[in-house]
Amino acid sequence: MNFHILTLFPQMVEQGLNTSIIGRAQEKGILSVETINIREFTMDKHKKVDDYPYGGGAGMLMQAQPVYDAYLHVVEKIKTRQRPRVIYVTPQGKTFKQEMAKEFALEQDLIFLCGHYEGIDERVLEEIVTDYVSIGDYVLTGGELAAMVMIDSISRMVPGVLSNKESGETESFSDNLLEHPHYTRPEVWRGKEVPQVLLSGHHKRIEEWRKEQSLERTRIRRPDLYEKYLSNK
Ligand code: 4GT
Repeated sequence: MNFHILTLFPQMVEQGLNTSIIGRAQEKGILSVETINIREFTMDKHKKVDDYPYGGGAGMLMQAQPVYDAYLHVVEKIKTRQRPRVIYVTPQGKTFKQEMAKEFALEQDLIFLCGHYEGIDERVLEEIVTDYVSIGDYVLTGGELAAMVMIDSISRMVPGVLSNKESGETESFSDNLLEHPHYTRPEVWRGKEVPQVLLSGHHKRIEEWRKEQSLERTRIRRPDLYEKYLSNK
């Protein structure tokens, strides 16, 4: 999987994605993360990339030209396939879900477009964007953090990124339910004991207990997911 991120703040994205599991996967050659600084593509002699909105109003907009030329630069580099998916991260998009992470993980190349200020000139969006995706109903100062959230989530669905120990088999949302609680040593901490069943070595009972906990936790904390689970049974 090759991620291409169009942004005005490449350092922000690089810092965040060169560490831990995603950093290791890049070293292993399973993933690549490339940032493209939109500012490097401006034709403006003062390197300007933004301007006032037609019709008035607060704030500035990113102009179409540098965004489009940065996009063309990536497309030329990829070449292989006709049209790569271009994800514009925006609060106006469809909400990002685990299912989408799995679907995007099947692509060879993904281009993320990150906006700043009040957003981007609509005409270039119409021209290049294939998917409008949001990470939730709140506003950020830029799309970078949203793109990083999605890239992290997509990456762990790419085969080889997670080790067996980190495996995504049993995890929240694998069964559309929240995970059961977890415990590690010591057996007693501040007077609180680890549930006895987990020390029993009785694998069938442990599995039953975990499923029960998982269901109860989902019912209390995420009634919306619990209803969905029941209706799918
Ligand atoms: C929220 C999200 C996002 C923003 C989200 C364009 C200028 C959008 C600033 C950007 N806010 N991006 N992707 N909820 N802000 O996903």
